[in-house]
Amino acid sequence: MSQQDRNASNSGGLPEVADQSEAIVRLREENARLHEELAKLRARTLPPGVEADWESEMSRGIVYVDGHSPTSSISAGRLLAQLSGLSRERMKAGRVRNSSDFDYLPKPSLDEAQLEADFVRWGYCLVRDAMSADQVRAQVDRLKDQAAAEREHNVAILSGHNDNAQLVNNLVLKGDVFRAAVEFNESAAQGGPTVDRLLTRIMGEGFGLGCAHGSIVHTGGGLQELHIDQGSMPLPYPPYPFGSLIIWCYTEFNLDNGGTYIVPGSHRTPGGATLFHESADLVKLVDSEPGLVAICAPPGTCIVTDTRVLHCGGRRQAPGTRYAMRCHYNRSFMRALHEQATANVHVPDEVYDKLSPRLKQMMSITVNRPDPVVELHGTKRSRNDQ
Ligand SMILES: O=C(O)CCC(=O)C(=O)O
Ligand SMILES: [Fe+2]
Repeated sequence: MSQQDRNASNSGGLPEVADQSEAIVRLREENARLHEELAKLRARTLPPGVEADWESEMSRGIVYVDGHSPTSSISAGRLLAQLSGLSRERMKAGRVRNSSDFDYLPKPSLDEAQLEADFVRWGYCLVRDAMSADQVRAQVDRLKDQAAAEREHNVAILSGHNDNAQLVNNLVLKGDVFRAAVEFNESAAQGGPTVDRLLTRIMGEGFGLGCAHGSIVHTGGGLQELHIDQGSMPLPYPPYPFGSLIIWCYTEFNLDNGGTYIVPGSHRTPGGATLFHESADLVKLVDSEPGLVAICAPPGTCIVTDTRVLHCGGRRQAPGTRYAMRCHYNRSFMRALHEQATANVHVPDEVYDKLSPRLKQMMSITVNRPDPVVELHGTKRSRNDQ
């Protein structure tokens, strides 16, 4: 039975993980299958400089999807299957270290040049004191209240063994404090403008909101499969991320507390190329220096991540609860990457009226027509209809 939190901010479900020995067997089989597939795929790839001929391409037909020809895409999910069960295995074996064990890994900072350098080198950075203690308290109070009410109304999204995690999705519908934080308003997040500037450097002006949800993780909960947050994007990837997941830490993050596990530097080479490609050995990537670490950050920190970096929710071992808000932002031309982001399509009028122009733009709902033009039937004919 899986003990993993399937409510990730990437799109699509995460595969279930069985017990350790089963997982190892499955990993080996998966690896063998992938190698075989890749060998076949390489055989279809023409050597550099050799051009395909029209006749064979035309007779093959349209094969742009999923690894059928040199011109087709490859699903990132097939690569991620290599990592099935690995987060659990490494966690059980005590092979996940605290990020604070490594001098060179990102530390909470207010220096924007340092934050950008950390983001480029490691695929994430930590904005220090992005929320004050009072701001964090206001967020957590509203989140706890909403979470309790959703349980009472039987609409709660619970996961893990004994419901040891709860996801409170679509926070833009659920309180002024969340709406203000999602659009980086200083009233809710004193370091909001810094986060906004970083995200604009990552995705350009006009980036959109994929999802904003509250994450509540009790002891024993929180573990996810290793993944990237642009996993639904077919390969090959361009040399930049499609989006950014940010995590507002409402409580202390570290290994015991269920801080996010991450493989720092797994997002790119110095030249900008993705490490996530058809022949990538992702297990090797996880095992390279510094390997899989749990992000350490005090409450009030905002973790800003590159959607190409390998990471996952970590299991909380300590007593108590980890609270956080996770917001996924995308480049402006992309739709929400999350099937739970129904906030962007189901917005009650009373909430719509409270949304700022920026939030409406982020959610791609600048127009919300209560009476759209639907199928009509005319009674009078004009000359144009003859
Ligand atoms: O909650 C976390 O620590 C990470 C969550 C995550 O990676 C996700 O939801 O995509
Ligand atoms: Fe994620």
